[in-house]
Amino acid sequence: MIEAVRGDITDQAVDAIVNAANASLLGGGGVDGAIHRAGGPEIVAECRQLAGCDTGDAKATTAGRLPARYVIHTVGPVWRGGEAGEAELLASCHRRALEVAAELGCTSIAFPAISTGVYGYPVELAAPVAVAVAREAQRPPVELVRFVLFSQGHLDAFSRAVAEAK
Ligand code: AR6
Repeated sequence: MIEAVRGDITDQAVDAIVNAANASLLGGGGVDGAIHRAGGPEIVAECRQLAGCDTGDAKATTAGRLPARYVIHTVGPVWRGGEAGEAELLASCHRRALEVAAELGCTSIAFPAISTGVYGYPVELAAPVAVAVAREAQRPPVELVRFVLFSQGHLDAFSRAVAEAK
């Protein structure tokens, strides 16, 4: 099942939440800052052991004080106009996060709108990429993929992508 809801990813009681991190995995603003603030210092302590993360890849830590069991950190592409492999890298983030979730035995996973904040990826272009991978790459034991959007505009874009993918 794939759904899009408006909310805060740090509130999600799912097995894994995905973080839109940067290559250092040592924290930042936006959703990354919110996850580390709410989850506490354990998460960054584990991140230090991971030696960073390439764009399009994903790595997991536990989730500290968050209701989720794991945080899967991925690094989305910076939008450079659309001709620099952004769509493939964004797809890779979602694919790798779903793979890591399946390896950890997760049945539910929540994604934010990766790359659509500071990294500047237009949400109306990002949403169909994210939803297509969620449909194609979702595999057992993952049963629920939830996109958690912070703004109404982002929710509208993801809701349209979910409806069109059906
Ligand atoms: N819950 C759900 N979505 C959120 C939350 C939240 N608590 N907070 C923000 N968003 P961004 P990026 C939305 O900038 O574009 C960081 O500094 C936000 O409105 O967090 O991938 C990292 O360290 C937007 O729609 O991630 C990197 O340096 C979406 O999450 C860089 O930002 C993603 O916005 C990554 O940039």
